[in-house]
Amino acid sequence: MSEVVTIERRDTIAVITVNNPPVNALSIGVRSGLLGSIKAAALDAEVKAIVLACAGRTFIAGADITEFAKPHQPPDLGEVIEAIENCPKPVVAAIHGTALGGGLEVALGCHFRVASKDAKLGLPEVKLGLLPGAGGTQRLPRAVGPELAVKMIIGGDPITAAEALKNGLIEEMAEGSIASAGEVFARKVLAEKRPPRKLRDDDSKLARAKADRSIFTDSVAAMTRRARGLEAPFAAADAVGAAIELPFDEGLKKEREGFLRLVASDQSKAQRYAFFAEREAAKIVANSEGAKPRNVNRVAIIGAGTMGGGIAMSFANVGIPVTLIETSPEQLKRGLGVMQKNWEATAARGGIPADAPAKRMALIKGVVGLENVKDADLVIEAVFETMAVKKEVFRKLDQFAKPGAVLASNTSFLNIDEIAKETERPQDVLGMHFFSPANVMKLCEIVRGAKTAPDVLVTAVAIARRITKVPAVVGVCDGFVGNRMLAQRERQADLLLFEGALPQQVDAVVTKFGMPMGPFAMSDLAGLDIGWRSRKDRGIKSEIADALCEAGRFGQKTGKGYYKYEGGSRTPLPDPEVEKLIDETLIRLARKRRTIGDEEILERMMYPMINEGAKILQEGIAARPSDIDVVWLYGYGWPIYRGGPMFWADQVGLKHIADRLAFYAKETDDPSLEPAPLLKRLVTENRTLSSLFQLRS
Ligand code: 3H9
Repeated sequence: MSEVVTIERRDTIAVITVNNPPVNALSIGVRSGLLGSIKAAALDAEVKAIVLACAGRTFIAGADITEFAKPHQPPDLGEVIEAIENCPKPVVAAIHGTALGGGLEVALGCHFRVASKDAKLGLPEVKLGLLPGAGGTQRLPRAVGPELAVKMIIGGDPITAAEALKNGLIEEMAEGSIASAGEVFARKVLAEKRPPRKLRDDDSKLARAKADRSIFTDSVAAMTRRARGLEAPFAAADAVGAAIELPFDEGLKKEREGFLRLVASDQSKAQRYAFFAEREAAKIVANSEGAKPRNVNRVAIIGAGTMGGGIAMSFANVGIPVTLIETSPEQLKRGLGVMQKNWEATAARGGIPADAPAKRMALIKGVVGLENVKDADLVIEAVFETMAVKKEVFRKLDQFAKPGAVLASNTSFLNIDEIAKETERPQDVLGMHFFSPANVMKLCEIVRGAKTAPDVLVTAVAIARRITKVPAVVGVCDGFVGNRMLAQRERQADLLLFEGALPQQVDAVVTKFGMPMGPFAMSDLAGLDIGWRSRKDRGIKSEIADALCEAGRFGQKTGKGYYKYEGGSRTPLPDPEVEKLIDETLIRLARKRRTIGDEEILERMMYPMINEGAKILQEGIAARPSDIDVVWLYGYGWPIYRGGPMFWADQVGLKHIADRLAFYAKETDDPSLEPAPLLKRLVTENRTLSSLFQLRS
């Protein structure tokens, strides 16, 4: 029928196969091929039933996301699905891999569905700032009931074939070739004379929610609790609500309106950008083409503290054995205990199976002594963050690690090249900067040293993906990408207090923007004493922060910092004592408080970071603006619907940002705020940051 869709007749069964690598996305060729094939099979008198299957690694994984930004070309996916559903002959979807988005919608248009045991089925459109736009919000509630449909559509996570079977989304689970299983099922349908089941005509699973609307509203309330700032989950909820309240065709119309509005929205553009940015970041540029990752079968992690433990958990979570090394049995015991407790808590919440904690603990071999790294293919050092300690560890690693082992340091700002120099094998050394809590946070900054070998770099990227982290390759500099930019924000936050802002005002602006936490709540969480001690060592003062520490306010751990925390709660409460302390400090320093507007706060929180991002690009510390965005999206909770700081900067306009930076540089007498040369050049050339690297989107 077309290059990407073929049709083959096996006596009375027509098998339609989609073959559009890598993920069988529903590009124009697939849509028209499917429509043509269904029409042809319907007309062919010899054909009694139809199987729809896919070649390659997966069933259809959704609409082709790259087409959303282009003018629409018919046929519409809705039209294709309607043709399938209205086909007078039974159509069986044979699903393997992932049936996602438009892919699951195609399957829902089929009259029956069979899936291989390891298949996953889902409607992840909300993760792209969209809602299912080809009938998914109308047919899924009819297939599985509104509660599960709300969970799948608003949460966006797929379910397993076993769950799909239990909830009536598929008729059968199969092993072996899925197309053959589909064929066997189709013959059974013919033999049993089962009439084609059209989900559009089956309201039986909606009856309960039609009678009692709270079934639907409660599910929506539970699923949208964490959807602050996002448009798509709420629009998706409206569309599912329409499935309950309106006749099918009217519900479909409502869904369509929502989809068209969202696909044109800034939020969806940002989220689609983030999808491709994440995938691009895993492609390393410069000197690594063709390099093959080294085999990693066993990992050694040095240090069972908060970071080391979290990193070890990430490996065990995907079944990779870990040797966890400590300096004493007591520390080891404490570290292992924390890991076990974490897993047990997750199991108790139903996040992992009840037997998972024991299975995962069995993958961790806790030992004392660095010589135990000898069997590891990858060693990750996660000891105390000082250069002397790290150097000492790497000197020893050089003696004990096997030849060819990748040696990684989990440092958040130290110079990898200096650490690598301690070994006879700097080509095997690099940084893997995980974020706390390391078993939860997705980002891993992969720090490429001057001598890091290309295959070592690709090994680190591949292993990061294997443990479901999002890798971003960065160069060596103080703080790498994330912490280097964050330092600019922290600096401005401190300065704002000296000019008259209060911590709660600054934090409110930052959280309203969509960040999970403001700079002062974050400092309280990290603990103010660490910075205080380091300032004292270096003979530096920060009058307000120092005054807080002198008053014993070290942050959350002492129940008081920039905020007060009552009864062991983690909720920051504004504290009049802090305001008094700030006032007194300003009077002592003869500084006048002024009223600072929220707009200025936002600009001073964000623009200096963007400026630093431009410097990072200029220096080649990050290869692409989108890599910087990935760091912020997955390491610092930048709101996904704003795409990342570099994406957002383009939306705001680089000229405006450069002008405001120049203004603040003058106004606050701070030359470091002068726009970076790259920013100035882009403004002069009337270009955007994204023009530096053409990302698919
Ligand atoms: C939708 O369906 C809307 C409808 O409701 C309504 C329409 C009217 N399009 O992730 P990977 C590329 S919205 C285009 O590395 P994995 C990806 O960029 C869609 N390209 O592999 C990458 O390219 P490259 C709903 C796509 O094995 C390559 O495929 N569906 C698409 O780790 C491999 O991807 C989704 O949101 C796409 N839809 O994971 C599913 N998907 O190699 C999105 C992938 O050049 N996709 N690519 O960098 C996924 O979640 C994962 O890709 C998947 C495979 C789980 C399928």
